[in-house]
Amino acid sequence: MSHRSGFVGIVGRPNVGKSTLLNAYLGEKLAIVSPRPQTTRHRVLGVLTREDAQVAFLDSPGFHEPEHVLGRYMMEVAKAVMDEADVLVAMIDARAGLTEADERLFARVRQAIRQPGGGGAPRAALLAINKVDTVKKPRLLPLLEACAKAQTFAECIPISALTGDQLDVLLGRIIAHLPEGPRWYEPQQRTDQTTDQRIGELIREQLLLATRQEVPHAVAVRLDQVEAGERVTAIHATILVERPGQKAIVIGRGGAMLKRIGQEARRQLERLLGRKVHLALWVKVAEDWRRDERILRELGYTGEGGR
Ligand SMILES: Nc1nc2c(ncn2[C@@H]2O[C@H](COP(=O)(O)OP(=O)(O)O)[C@@H](O)[C@H]2O)c(=O)[nH]1
Ligand SMILES: [Mg+2]
Repeated sequence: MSHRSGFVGIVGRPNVGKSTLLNAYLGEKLAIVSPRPQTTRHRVLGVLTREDAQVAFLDSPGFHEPEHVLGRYMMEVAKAVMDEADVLVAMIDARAGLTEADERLFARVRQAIRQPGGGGAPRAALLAINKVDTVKKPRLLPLLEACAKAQTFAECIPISALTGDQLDVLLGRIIAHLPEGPRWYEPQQRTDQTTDQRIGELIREQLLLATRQEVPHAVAVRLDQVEAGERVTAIHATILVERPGQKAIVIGRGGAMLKRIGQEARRQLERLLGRKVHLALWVKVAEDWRRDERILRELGYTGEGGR
């Protein structure tokens, strides 16, 4: 039996469900998910190992117009994923329909797969029309037509990353387009994120879920200390915000908001680590950190292709 392997880049505008798809295939929360745009800031690797194939998914930040250094970094990451992948899965949101940003994405994908010389360029792009659980069938027709008309995608597949609908079909098509090759990763290696990075992300996820408007974009989490004791792991982290007003929101009346965020984050961390966690959170204002190269470096938002 032949064995196929390679990198599969998941790309698309913010909030279409890219990270949800990665998590669905890997069966655990490797990338955090929220209804807020630009939840994903890094490249996230998720390796799926089967008998006949090893699929190295690369989740990426959504394509958007960057407004600060952090946004530029996120776009660099998304572009690198697009260029490095063997197969691209471009994703759109069936409920939102085809937007101008999606059209721009199609053009980018077209460019990426037509790079002269072959080399590292993707061999094929598939279009995943996500969130079909939210629309009636007829709504899909114009999207399938647009997909065919773009003459960019080897396949157009309606899916639901949330319910799992058609994910097996998409995976089968992804693997069919991968080159023949060996297992590049040990089967037990599922991601390249460190545990510390995942801890920081799970805390940030609770911040995103608990806050609104500009606050989710203005938060970052810095891990200060992780100390594995005999029975409990003690985690100390600082939440960075950009303005004093945001600090007040995150702390909440009498500290209620921060307490709620901490409780839920602790539950998530206990699941990740498989043991009891003591979590201590502080909130600190770091003026305009999203434009501050030094702080961005400190937070790990730096380097080509992410991390
Ligand atoms: N109804 C529905 N919601 C989805 C689906 N996939 C993702 N979502 C939701 O869409 C939002 C954004 O998902 P996320 O994976 O963070 O999107 P990303 O920014 O593209 O990575 C979250 O609230 C998800 O729960 C889907 O297939 N159906
Ligand atoms: Mg994401």
